[in-house]
Order: sequence, then C-alpha cells, then structure tokens
Amino acid sequence: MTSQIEPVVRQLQAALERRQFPTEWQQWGTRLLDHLCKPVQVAVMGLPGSGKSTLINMMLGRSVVPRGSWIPVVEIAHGPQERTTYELEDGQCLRCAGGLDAAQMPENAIRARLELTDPGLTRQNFVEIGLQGGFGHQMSMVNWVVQWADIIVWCTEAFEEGEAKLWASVPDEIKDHSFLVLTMADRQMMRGVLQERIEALEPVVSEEFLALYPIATEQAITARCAGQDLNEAMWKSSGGMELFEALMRQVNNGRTADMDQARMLLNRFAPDAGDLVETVVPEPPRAKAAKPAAKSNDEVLSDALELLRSSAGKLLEVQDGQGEPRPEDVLEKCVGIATALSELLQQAGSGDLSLEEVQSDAQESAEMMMLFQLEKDEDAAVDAVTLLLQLKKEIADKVPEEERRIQG
Ligand SMILES: Nc1nc2c(ncn2[C@@H]2O[C@H](COP(=O)(O)OP(=O)(O)OP(=O)(O)O)[C@@H](O)[C@H]2O)c(=O)[nH]1
Ligand SMILES: [Mg+2]
Repeated sequence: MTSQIEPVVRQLQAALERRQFPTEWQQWGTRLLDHLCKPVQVAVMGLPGSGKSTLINMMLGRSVVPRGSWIPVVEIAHGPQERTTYELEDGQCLRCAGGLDAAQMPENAIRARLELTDPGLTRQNFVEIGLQGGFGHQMSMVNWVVQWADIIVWCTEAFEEGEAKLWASVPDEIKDHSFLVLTMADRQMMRGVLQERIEALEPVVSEEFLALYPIATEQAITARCAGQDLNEAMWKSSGGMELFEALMRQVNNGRTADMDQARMLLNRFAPDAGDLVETVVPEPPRAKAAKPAAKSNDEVLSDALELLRSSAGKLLEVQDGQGEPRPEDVLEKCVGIATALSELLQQAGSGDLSLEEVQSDAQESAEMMMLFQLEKDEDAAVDAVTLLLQLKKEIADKVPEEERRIQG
C-alpha cells in the first residue's frame, strides 16, 4: 500500500467500524476498503498459445513465467520473498522457495501463485488464465474471472467468433476497463494481415473494449530487457510502450477513482474520521485565501449562471447524433459541470452569507454527483440533471437583475 492510500484506508476502516455511513453507503464503503487494501487485479486471458505468459513477462520486464508452463491459472503477486505455491487437484498446497520452474511443476497442479518482491506488484497483480477445454469450460472460466478482475487483457491473434461469444458475457463495467491485445503482430505484419485485422476489429473494439493494442511481444521484451538501457525505438515500434503505458494508466485511474470516492464518503459522512486515527497536520493557509478576490461576488455568480446555461445544452448530446444519451455519459458530464461550477464559485471572496450558501450547495452537489456516478443507471442520471437544474435556479435567483439582462 502506498503512503498516500494508507491514511485513507485507516480512516475508512475507523468510519466503517463506527458505522458512521448510512446503511446504503456502508456496503459501498466496505467494497472501497476492500479495493484499496489489495492490488488492482489484472487478468491476462486468452486461448492456449495466444501469448499470455510472454505478455506478463514483458509487463514485468523479465522472464517470470517460463515457456512450457501449462498450469491454467498462474497468479503473480507481491510477497516478502520469492516463492511459489502450487494448488493441486486434490486441494493440497505445495510451497517451494524460488520462482516458477517448468521442470518442477507438480503434474496435478491446477493453479500456481508466484510471489515476487518487485515493488510494482503492490499496485497490481497479474493473473494468467488459459482458456482450455471446450466452450462450456471456457465460459465457466470467464464467469469466474469477472467475479474478481478489475481489468482484463484479452490476448488473441484474431478474436474470432468463439472468443467474441465468451467476451459477450463480461459485464460492461469490466469491458470499459479492458484491453484487446493483438499478439504476434510481427508475424501478422509479415503475412500482411495486421492492418486488415485491426480495421476489421474496429467496430467490436469501440463497443466492447477500452482499446486495441497490437504488439510484437518478443521484440518488446528484447527492447526492454536486452542490455542495460531501454531500446526506445524498438520499445515503441513493437507496440510494447503503448500497451504498457495504457495499462499502467488504467491501473492508476482505478486507484485514484477509489481514493476519490473514499475521500468523498469520508468528507460527507465522517468528516471527523481523520481525528480518530491520527493527528492531522493542519494544512498551511492557502495563498488564494489571503489574496483579495479578483472578481466581485456578483460577477462570479453571473459567470456561474453562464456556465450552467452553456453546458445545459450539451448534457443530452449523443456521440453520433442518434439515439438516446447513455446514462453514464450524462453522469460524467454532470460531474464535470458540477466540479467546474464548484471551483468557479470558490473564486468569490468569503463573508457573503448568501454566496457561501451557494458555494456549499455546489460543493455538496459535486460530491453527490460522484456518488450518483457510481450507480450508472437512468435514475441516477435523472437525479444528477435535476440537481444541476436546482442549482441553476438557486444561482439565477441570486444574480442581480442587471447582470441577468446583460447575459440575455
Ligand atoms: N513471433 C512472436 N511470437 C510470440 C509472441 N508472443 C508470444 N510468442 C511466442 O508464442 C508462443 C506462445 O506464447 P506464450 O506466451 O507461452 O502463450 P500462452 O498464451 O501463455 O500459452 P499457454 O499458457 O500455453 O496457453 C511462445 O513460443 C512465444 O515465444 C509475439 O508477439 N511474436
Ligand atoms: Mg502461458
């Protein structure tokens, strides 16, 4: 756990123990705590031989999953020392010091957990899942993975019909965080089929994945691991750099979102949680507060009204101009508007009670919107839009007549 996460985790724990959240948020708080306490779970899955182990080795910058490891589930996690635990068919566990060794794998192993001391693994785990057997068995593996994975990296050379069928059962919230990785890009390029495949997959990718990354993994490994220095040109041209950065970004985004939500829950329902678990060092007074406000309060209010007016029209826009707007898009825009509004209102000086009321309502709305965003459904989108409209009315009532006339 990083130092930034620790205090939030302790505060969340304390608030949950004291049952400071209303019942409907208690469960969400527990889930957030669970997320923050463990690394992001990255599942690397695909059909046999699709390049999963090689990809994990590339991500870790060294060969940790040896060639010829046939165990269907291999987890790479952080631990105090390098060791491997094999889970056998009969439920027994066998622990060995050192890494995975293809020559020493017990014949009846169904799962292996490799612990390494690499610090990066405190942020995310990698779990290789080989989709072996018939369609039914593959489907049950996918159903199992979606119960715990935060991000799925699906390795494939072509993503054919059977794979698309398996992927269809993955819930949208995981699809939104998942990557389709076209492995063996070097071979596909030599055969002259790479570009065609990428284009053919484009509609599927835009609907079903966060993005597609073609990669020549072996070359990416050479670029990253041969010699002391990274071969930057090869790291880029192999597709390694782009995938690596995108995956790390996604891992960090997930962490930041969990942290933001935890902080928000704490601010809203347990503002004293910090005092209970540690002495909080008071923040130095902000330079902003010491400066006189650059704008008059009336000007800030009128800017706020203008912001709400100009963004209202964009709220229900749809991407291609057709169909209904998706609740998650509306919610995302509402959060953006509420946050911008709250920031804009902070520009006003203090001392005006009626303005302070709007400032605190806007701040509270921004926080509520983020909570609505967690629900992602139509009701939440309607609630978020209603909240914005209420704010608009509240602000409009406070903007002086002449400012309103100028705005038209
Ligand atoms: N040319 C080329 N070969 C690759 C690439 N990625 C993996 N390979 C090779 O493809 C073979 C299979 O790769 P693995 O990473 O073992 O595939 P896997 O999906 O883990 O396989 P299983 O665990 O057996 O299902 C290995 O011989 C790799 O060296 C690539 O991008 N280009
Ligand atoms: Mg493998």
